[in-house]
Amino acid sequence: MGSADPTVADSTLALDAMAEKRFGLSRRDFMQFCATLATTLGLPAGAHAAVQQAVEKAKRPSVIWLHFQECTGCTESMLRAEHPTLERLILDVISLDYHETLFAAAGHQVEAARKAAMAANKGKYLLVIEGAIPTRDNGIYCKVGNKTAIELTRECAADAAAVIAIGSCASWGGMPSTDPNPTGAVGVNKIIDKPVVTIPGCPPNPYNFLATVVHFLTFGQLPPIDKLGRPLFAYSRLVHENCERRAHFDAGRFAIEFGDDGHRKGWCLYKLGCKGPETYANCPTALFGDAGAGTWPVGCGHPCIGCTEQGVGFAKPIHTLAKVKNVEPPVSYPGIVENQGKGVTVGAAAVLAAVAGAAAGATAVFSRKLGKSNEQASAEDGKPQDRTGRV
Ligand code: FSX
Ligand code: SF4
Ligand code: F3S
Repeated sequence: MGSADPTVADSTLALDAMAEKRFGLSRRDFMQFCATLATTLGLPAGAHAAVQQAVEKAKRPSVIWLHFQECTGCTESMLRAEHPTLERLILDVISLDYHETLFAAAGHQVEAARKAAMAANKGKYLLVIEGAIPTRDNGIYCKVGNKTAIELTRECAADAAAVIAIGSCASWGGMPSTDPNPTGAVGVNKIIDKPVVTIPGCPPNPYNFLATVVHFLTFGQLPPIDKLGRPLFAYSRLVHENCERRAHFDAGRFAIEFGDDGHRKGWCLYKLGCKGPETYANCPTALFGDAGAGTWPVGCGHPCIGCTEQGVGFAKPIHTLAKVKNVEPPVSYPGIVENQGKGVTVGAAAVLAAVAGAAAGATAVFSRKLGKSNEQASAEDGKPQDRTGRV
């Protein structure tokens, strides 16, 4: 439908062309993407317009990205072929001026590029750190360009506008800090005095990183964080609070062994060692898993291993029972005559999420996705299913 005002029509056409050319997205998909980011950030209705404007028009912030003790899974997770649009968006929203594993150049050339980018963007660049920092023996276990990770972190953080630790390794030590931690691996916040925004996960959800950067672009500051530096929009709720199997937990229906009847019916994975009850992350609402559309670890039938949570991921044995935090009775229990394996209903999901105090956006996303899955399943075989596809 055209606009009566030729100026508006012209600007809409210009924006269509921009979204198409710059992001390889239709205007509609681009707006949908901005709305999704605004919802991920828990912003009020209508805020997507500000997000859209910032993504389109704000100057791309210079990013210096350092790699220390890690597997490069954080970078892989953002750039893998399963979501090429995301890769394009990330690389278009930021100006990646130094990244060791993506640079074609090597040696002195890249060190010179890092220094040049830091000088040109003094006080304005974002420093992103991937990987833990070894502290034992003066940090000699990780050196780049003959500087230790400790020296590089301090040098690059000095003039950064903000520091983001991406992944559990950079956030709190992650896998390299696993007992007995031979290199004394720690997170970035143990090395510098500046505030550090942490985006834990092994690997972390790339949308949480992108949403954090887009918040910086939109509002000129990083999103609100908790005492561990985690953005509240992504890490203020336990996995358990929004889990699709939660009704089974509340009703005492557990899978006991992989492949048993309960496991096949989509029952709760607590007794298989699921760490959802003590792990803060938005995986169930963001459906982060990269194993196909709408999947996440618990949705695929594997217990959460607590990869985002210090003291849980890589620290507690996988099959050890989790400590159930924030124990509160649910407002409603599934009926005792309910057929087993049906999962939560759309209504129960919304109630559960609301009872757990989930953000309105998360509640809407959660119940909407359940609704979609149910609709799709009903259309496919004429019977209602739960989200795991089990009847
Ligand atoms: Fe790997 Fe990143 Fe895990 Fe660590 O992600 S996916 S080991 S969090 O630093 O590369
Ligand atoms: Fe979901 Fe795990 Fe909690 Fe069970 S224990 S409801 S599988 S998060
Ligand atoms: Fe990690 Fe658990 Fe999410 S294992 S990816 S925090 S479901």
